[in-house]
Amino acid sequence: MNPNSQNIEQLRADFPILGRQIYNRPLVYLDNAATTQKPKCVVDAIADEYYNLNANVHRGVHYLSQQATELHEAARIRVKEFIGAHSEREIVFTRGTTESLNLLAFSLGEWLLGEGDEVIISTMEHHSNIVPWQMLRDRKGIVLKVIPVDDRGDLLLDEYEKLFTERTKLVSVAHVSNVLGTINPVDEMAEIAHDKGCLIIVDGAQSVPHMPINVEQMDCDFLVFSGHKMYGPTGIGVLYGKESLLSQMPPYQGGGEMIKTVSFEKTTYEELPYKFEAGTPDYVGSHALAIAIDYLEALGMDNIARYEDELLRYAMEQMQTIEGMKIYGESDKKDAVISFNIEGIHHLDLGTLLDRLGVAIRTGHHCAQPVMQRFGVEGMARVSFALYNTKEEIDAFIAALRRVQKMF
Ligand code: 7TS
Repeated sequence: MNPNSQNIEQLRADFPILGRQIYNRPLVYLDNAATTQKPKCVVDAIADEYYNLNANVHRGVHYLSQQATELHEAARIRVKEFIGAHSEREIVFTRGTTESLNLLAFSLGEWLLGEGDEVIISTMEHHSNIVPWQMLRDRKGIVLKVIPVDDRGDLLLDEYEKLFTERTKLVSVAHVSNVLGTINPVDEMAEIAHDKGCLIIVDGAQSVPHMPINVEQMDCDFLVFSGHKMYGPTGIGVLYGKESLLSQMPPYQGGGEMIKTVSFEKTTYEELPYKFEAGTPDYVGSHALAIAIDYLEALGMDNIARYEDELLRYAMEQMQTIEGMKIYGESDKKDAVISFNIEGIHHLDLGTLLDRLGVAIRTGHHCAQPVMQRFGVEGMARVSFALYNTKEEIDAFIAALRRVQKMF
């Protein structure tokens, strides 16, 4: 089904929470970059597995364990197909983007990076793509370099190229900024990184739910993303990595699942991807994530991207009619995320008052304080759209903004 204004009500019916009232008003949920709501098929898949199929995976000869293992491994193949990876050995399940990035910082820190080696990130990174590298800097003495952002919210690619030296080993950048909405040219950035003999990590937390993604085409070395931002459950995420790299990298955590043999003298590790999956995995989450992917693909990622782009354009147009409106991030290549401030109203007050009118938005630093500093503010308000939002909801948001503005 191609989401559009004709069939959107039918599609919204898949998401029971959207029918809720908040303070006696219909919920207008515009905080999708933080997390998306879940379609019934995803929640049902979770309930069904716990009610009918629950057993620990990879260790039982019994029926339920084998069935649960089959679902878990089928989910890995589903993820592989969804992002165009070469092999399911390249798909590591994690708790989410943050854990995937911490895994990479740890493992690449052991394998690739030594004192004085340089890692390039950008001004618009989420804290999850800053702090793990700073922790590595403290442990190992690596050097962090930062790609600057211009006033429209685009990365300065000339400056990016200039950051490379013979000590640069790795680039780690967001595909889409959770603050500015900018869609970074990661294909081009990957090509530059590879030309310089470096690896590249792409943080796809904000892109994978909203546009078609193909890791071979992008030619990233690693891609990380979270299930809960793509209509799947919380607590499951993905680390994609090229097999040739993952196979050389040391494990992140030790425990069950990730070992082949253990004695007190020596332990050997499992093959990919299990080497990176210590402990009982979230096998219910992985299956539910696969159901979310089925849901997305039935709609079509191209269709979703097109529909959300319509919402973005409509919202940008409408928001610009509000007096004192300052929008951060006006790239030509922008995803459905709009951060803003209104003159004379603190973003926290704005968020609180909009909530009273049933409109859920994000306020604060959006876990990206350096980009706040870049734009000279302490915080911003943010609306972010998903495939179930409507122009009517944007109208309701704009009307609520006008009401709040009148109070000040
Ligand atoms: N990277 C980006 C670009 C993000 O937007 C987020 C979460 C993360 C990493 C971390 O993802 P997690 O699933 O591990 O938490 N961004 C947001 C946000 O914008 N509002 O709440 C969370």
